[in-house]
Amino acid sequence: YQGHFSWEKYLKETGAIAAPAHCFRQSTTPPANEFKAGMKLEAQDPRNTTSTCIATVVGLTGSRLRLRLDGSDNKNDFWRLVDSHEIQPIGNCEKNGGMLQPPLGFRLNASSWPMFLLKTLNGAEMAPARIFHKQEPPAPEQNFFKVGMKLEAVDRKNPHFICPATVGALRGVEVLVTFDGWRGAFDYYCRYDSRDIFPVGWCALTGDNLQPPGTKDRLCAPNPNPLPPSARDLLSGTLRPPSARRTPPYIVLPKTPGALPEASVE
Ligand code: MLY
Repeated sequence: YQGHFSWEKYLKETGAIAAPAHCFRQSTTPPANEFKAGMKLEAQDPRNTTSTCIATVVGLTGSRLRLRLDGSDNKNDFWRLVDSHEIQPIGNCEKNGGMLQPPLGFRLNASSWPMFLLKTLNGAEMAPARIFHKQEPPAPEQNFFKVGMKLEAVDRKNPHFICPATVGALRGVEVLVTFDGWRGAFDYYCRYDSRDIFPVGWCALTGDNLQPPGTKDRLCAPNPNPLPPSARDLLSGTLRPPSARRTPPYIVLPKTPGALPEASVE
């Protein structure tokens, strides 16, 4: 469900162009998601990437899985594309001579890991190897993005969200992802071949839930009843003098150096 947001209208309104598919490290047809909640698999611990852990699928959204490491808490869920190389069928680690590790922040004493592992896998529903995707799509041979191009991007502070975004700057192999209508608070640099950025229309294809742009910089119809700037805006340093505002609608202002990050609570 994409609310009332339409890329077609939005691209017209903003006069922007969508970054073409060849810019992205994503498959042209999004990978099928045949996983089910409760299935277990092997995943790299995002907080300790040299560790392979057991993870449980706790949610599904489009071509992505919401994962939770067994033995971890419910505060460190992470999302992976079904074609990510960071997820593998159970047995893969051992097959390659590795050992499954407890997650960072394992709830129990480290000495109880072997028994915990036995118990967590006993009778578990293991994701079958056939629903994994053989390999990740290849990276484009170079950074083809241009400043101003539109895309869909994971909000890394709230990674369940995929949102409309604009390329704000280029820095070698890196791309500045700026979130439309959020005044820079959620922006980040990533490599051009990041798996967190997608072409316009991706969520419509996968059934993932594309957020509408924020409203913080959307200079829409003039406000008939303007309110004074909030104390929060002044304190956070995100309020700009009117001279810094550009006139066309929906332009995302660049991040203010020194602006305090906005709270990422929902
Ligand atoms: N409730 C939070 C969520 C912000 C999400 C921003 N993303 C979509 C770019 C807030 O308003 O701070």
